[in-house]
Formats: sequence, C-alpha cells, structure tokens
Amino acid sequence: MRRIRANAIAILTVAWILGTFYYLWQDNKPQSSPSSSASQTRGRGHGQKVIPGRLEIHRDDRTIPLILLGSFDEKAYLAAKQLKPGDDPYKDHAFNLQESDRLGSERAIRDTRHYRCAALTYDTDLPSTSIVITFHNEARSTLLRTIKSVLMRSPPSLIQEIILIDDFSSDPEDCQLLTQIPKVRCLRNGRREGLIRSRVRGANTASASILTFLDSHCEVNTDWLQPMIQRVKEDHTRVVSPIIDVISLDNFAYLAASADLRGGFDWSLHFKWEQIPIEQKMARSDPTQAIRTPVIAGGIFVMDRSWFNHLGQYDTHMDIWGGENFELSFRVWLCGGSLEILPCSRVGHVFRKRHPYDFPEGNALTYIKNTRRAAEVWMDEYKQYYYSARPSAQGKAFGSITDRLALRRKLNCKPFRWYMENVYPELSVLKQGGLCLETRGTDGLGLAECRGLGANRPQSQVRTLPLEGDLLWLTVIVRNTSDSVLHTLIFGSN
Ligand code: LR7
Ligand code: MN
Repeated sequence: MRRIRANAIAILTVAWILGTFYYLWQDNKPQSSPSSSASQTRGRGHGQKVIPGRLEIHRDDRTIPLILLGSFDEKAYLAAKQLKPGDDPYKDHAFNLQESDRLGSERAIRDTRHYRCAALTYDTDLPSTSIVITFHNEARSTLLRTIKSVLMRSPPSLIQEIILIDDFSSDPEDCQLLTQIPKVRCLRNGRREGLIRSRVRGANTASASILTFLDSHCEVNTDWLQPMIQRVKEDHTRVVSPIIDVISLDNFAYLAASADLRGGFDWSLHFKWEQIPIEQKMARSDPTQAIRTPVIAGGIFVMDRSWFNHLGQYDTHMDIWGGENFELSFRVWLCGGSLEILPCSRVGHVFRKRHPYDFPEGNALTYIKNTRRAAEVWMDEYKQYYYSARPSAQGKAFGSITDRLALRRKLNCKPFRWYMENVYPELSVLKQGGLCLETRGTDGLGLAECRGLGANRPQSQVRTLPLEGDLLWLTVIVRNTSDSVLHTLIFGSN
C-alpha cells in the first residue's frame, strides 16, 4: 500500500515536472502565426501587454524586438559620444548628460493620464502623421530616446515617417546614423537656421496629411498620439497639444504635470503656464475633455498639414528660437481655428534653465526681433502694452513684415480685440493711465504720481500707459538688464 502510494507520488511529480517544462517550452517558442497581428506578444503569458524590461516595437503589423531596428547600431551610436571623467555633465546641454546616458533608450515610464483616459476609444481609420523634430547639437541619448519612445508607444500605422532636421549641428553623424532606423529620415541644414525655418523645411517635405512637432528631448507616453489625431481628424482647424510632463534635468525622473493648466503670457510676451479660470474649471465635468488654451508652449503639437500651409506655416523671418508660438497661436485663433490641450495625451519634455546653444545675434535681440514681429503683425493697438512692458524693444530691428500683413489680409483674420474679448479676457489691461510704477526700497513696487518729466524721471519709475478696458488683474514683472526677475507684483481690481 505504502509502495503504491510512493510510486503514485513519484509518477505525479515526474509528470508535473515534464508538464512544466512543456509549458515553458511552448511559451518560449517563436510565434509564427501571421494572422495574430497587433495583439501578438512574446515572452511569458498570453496577455496583451508587453512586459517591462523586454520592450518591443510594433512595425508593419508585426511584432519585432527592438534590437532589430534596421541596421542601426545603438551601442556604437551612443558609445561614440561619452562624457570623460571630470567633464561637467551639464555643460553642453544644460541638463545632466551623465544621467541621460546612463538611463538607456527604452525605459518604462509611468502612465500619467487620468485613469478614465484608458477607457476611451479612437477611430480605427485615423490618418497617419509625419513627425517633425528639429535639433541643434542635441545629446545623442535624448534624441534617440525621443525617437524610440515614438516608435514604441504609437500604433505603427499612425507613424508615416520621422523627419529629423539637423540644424547645422557640429557632428552630421548625430542625425545621419539614425536613418538606419526604419521610418527615420534626416535633412541637414547647410547653415544654422533656427527652429522656425527648420520646422518649415521639415513640414515641406512631409508626406502625411497630419504634422506632429516634437522637441528633440522628449519621451512620449502611452497612447499619446491617438487623442490628438482624433481631434484634428474631427475638425482640421484644431491645433492640439498634449499635457507636457516634466523630465527632470538633474535625474531624468519622469514627473506628471498638473492637468489644470493652460498656456498664457504677460504683456512682455513671456510664456507661462497658468491655472484654467475657475468658471471653466467648475464647468468641466469630464477630466478627459479638451482644454481651450490662449497659446501653446510651441514645441509639441499636432496640426493638419493643409491647415498649416493654408495659414502661412510660420513667419520664416523669425530666427533661432522664441516668439513663433505666440505668432502661430494668435494666427490660429484670429484666422478661424482653435487651440487646445488634450489631457489624455501626455508627452515628457526636459525643461531647462538656460539655452545650451549660442544665438548668433544674441539671445535678447533675437527674442525681441521675433516677438516684435508677432506684436506688429497681430496685436493691433494692443502692441503698445507689449512696448510698455518691454521698453527695450522700441527701435530694435525686426525686418519687413509686409508679407505677413498681406497674409493676414488675405486670410481675413479677426482683429486682436476679438482675441482679447473671446479667447484671453483674463489678460486685461491697467486702467490707471498716467501713473508711474516705482520701486520702493529693495523689494517693494507700487503705483504713484510721476515725478519729473521725460528724461528727468527718476530711474526707479516707469510710466504706465493710458489704458482702456476693465482691470481684472495685471502681473508686473520688473527685470534688470540681464533679464533676471527683480520683482513680481500682481494688481487686482477687486
Ligand atoms: O537654433 C536652434 N535650432 C534648433 O533646431 C535652436 C533650437 N533648435 C531645436 C532644439 O534642439 C529643440 O529641439 O528646437 C527645439 C526647441 O528648442 P529648446 O528645447 O531649446 O526650446 P525650449 O524647450 O526651451 O522652448 C519652447 O519654446 C520655444 C520657443 O521658440 C519652442 O517653441 C520650443 O519648441 C518650446 N518647447 C516646448 O514647447 C516644449 C515644452 C516647453 C515649454 C514651455
Ligand atoms: Mn525643449
């Protein structure tokens, strides 16, 4: 009896071991069925999810491991540019290059969307997009991570191509070698053009009907693309942005940004994130709903290609960096379109504290030239507030705007007053015309009667302009000559 029981246990044990081996073998066997397309997975289990640590890329309806990314040799690409011991890791890129290099190119990041986003569905026949990424001396590891995150986290059928515009970086191979990755193309500028002309060049060569712009140090998150393409497909005049998450410039942690923000600016045309107005916030019952925004940050957005061209692309007389986001935003709103942020689309971006590259004409002059062009073409009588907030802009060269004014007439765009009343009424103007804003002691600021006239006015006073309209609130930022903020004061009417 005992022997029989012992034998039975032994047989069962052997059967169990054999069964386990068979199961594992089955599970690891390469799966060859051609019909199991997008839902095919490799590795343990038969779930739909790709397991972390063995990320895969979906291409042409087949599931292939990322290592098979064309003939591209990732290791060699990254190894060719290594920090040397003792090098300052922040010097060339204004972020911690050592951390970026250490991370690898295909890390998992947290899905930062509201949980209700995961339940949304999108049309199965969404049009594909051309991704346009311009860069000047971007770090190889951040550039590659941008591209790989796009390939890993987008439905392959939606990615027509990834167009890199190398804006005259020191090493042409930074861009060129990446064309070994399927779908990646590279255009190199013969001289430094700046991001505005570079993006236009990219858009002009794009073949998909929808354009997607990205900075060269991003990481796109789960299902980032579908919500944006869906909104543009439904109405081609919409220009849409994701919520832009923060990638730490120090440790490259991926941090969720607040979902309650929109793009705004002050009269000096400085972009800022601001709270959605309280009435709008209270009216939002659905956290997945689009958020109307007066301006977009500028670097990460999706736009119908014909609409981009119809509206006059960008002002190509703007140089290097800055101001193009205001110009595009004003133009979109005033000429029949709209701007929105989609909370179910998330893209991480490395925010920096300084520009890691040079401006051939200087940073301040370039920003003034670009923003002056935006103000002169689009802001009508409101441009006076720009000049009062940025007195140094007066008299600075900004080139001819004849073509852009003609474009504005041709497109029959609305006056800036319409934008002020309907899109951004929160940016109101100061009523106390004729008073002077003065510094008081080391950290105070206030309105007072003007002392002295013209050149005799004390340096501590700036004259405010006679303004119309109701004052809701106004933020006054006082900067010193090197653009550091000395004071920030908020005036409210009630
Ligand atoms: O001469 C240049 N040529 C380039 O190709 C200068 C820059 N570039 C590239 C650069 O490599 C990068 O990929 O242009 C891109 C943007 O430059 P950044 O990353 O130095 O700019 P930013 O992130 O500080 O600036 C924001 O505002 C800019 C105004 O011109 C652009 O619109 C950027 O695209 C924009 N970035 C974003 O919107 C990401 C979110 C940040 C915010 C707010
Ligand atoms: Mn950037």
